[in-house]
Amino acid sequence: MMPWRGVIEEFRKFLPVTEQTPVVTLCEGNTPLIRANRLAKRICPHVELYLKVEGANPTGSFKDRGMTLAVSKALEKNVRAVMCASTGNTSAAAAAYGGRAGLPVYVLVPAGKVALGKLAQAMAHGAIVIQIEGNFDQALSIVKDLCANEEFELVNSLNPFRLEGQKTAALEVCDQLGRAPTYHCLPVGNAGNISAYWKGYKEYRTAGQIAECPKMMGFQAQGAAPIVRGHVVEQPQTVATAIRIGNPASWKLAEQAVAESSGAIRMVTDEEILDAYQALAKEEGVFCEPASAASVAGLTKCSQAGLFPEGATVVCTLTGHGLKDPDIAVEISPKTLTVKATREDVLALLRS
Ligand code: AN7
Repeated sequence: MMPWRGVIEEFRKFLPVTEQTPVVTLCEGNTPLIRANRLAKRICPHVELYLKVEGANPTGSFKDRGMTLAVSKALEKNVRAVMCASTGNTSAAAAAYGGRAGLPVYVLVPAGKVALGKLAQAMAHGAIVIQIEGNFDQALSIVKDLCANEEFELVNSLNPFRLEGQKTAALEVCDQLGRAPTYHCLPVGNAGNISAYWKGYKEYRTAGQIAECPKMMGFQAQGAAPIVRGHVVEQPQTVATAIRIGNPASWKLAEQAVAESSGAIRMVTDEEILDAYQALAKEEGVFCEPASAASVAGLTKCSQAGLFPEGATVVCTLTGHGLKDPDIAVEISPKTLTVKATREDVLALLRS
């Protein structure tokens, strides 16, 4: 069997590339789709539950799928530099792929609101990291303005190549399942990913690879739920910093995706997000970041409300790795124990 070549080569005929496009890849994609029986038994016993583990991508999030394409196309266009605003993961992926392409990378992030692992990645890969004293929405607005001239290439999901690359996750899910799921649950921040998945499913149906598309279910954090509330949230707040977004760029596309698929966008509380986050790590061995767990928090809520019919297949995308945000894991887990370095002291502790 040929080794996996990354999403551009593996899904070339579904993507806007030509023989002339220089492919910048870290062999992203081909992430695990795993059954989650223990969790399903507790939260949605009548459902066949799968987790699409996107934290297994090279920089630890789904952003790699879009970034391989956006940076390859930027290189093809001969741009001088790439730029993005980010809650963290986009900046990590832009820094890695941009670095690999030999392009300067500029990222704007909300000061103090980016998880440590993501900041470390952007810095390590050599990006120029600019912290702005504001939120993601303000950063994106500045970046859009700066990219309006030719100097910088925008690699946020307003760049259509980002969503083209990200749609490959939906194609993979179908290849792995042998069909489309009945429901697909995702966290929603800037609303690009849910839109990308929907595009992917529709294209696979058109190509005759699947008979039907899933219903798309998106979940926002309660303190950052502009789509659910129907208006921009000026001061978004949530423990899930990745989706701390009050004015999503792909708002309209996401609404189209749920309307066309008969799905919905709903909200979950920070408490529900952290419960799902801990359950995934403890009961399934899958360590994702808090934002990712919004998909499972939403599944739990919808299952309790009786939304899913008996025997439905549900896929939850876990968008980023738990190691991205080590602070939150340490903060909410039981404390570690320290004792003297003797057998007796350890034994005494175990028996206490
Ligand atoms: C782990 O990195 O917006 O709804 O700037 O990092 O497509 O925005 C990240 C978003 C979900 C939401 N899960 O996806 C960024 C950024 C994780 C994320 C989302 C993000 P979209």
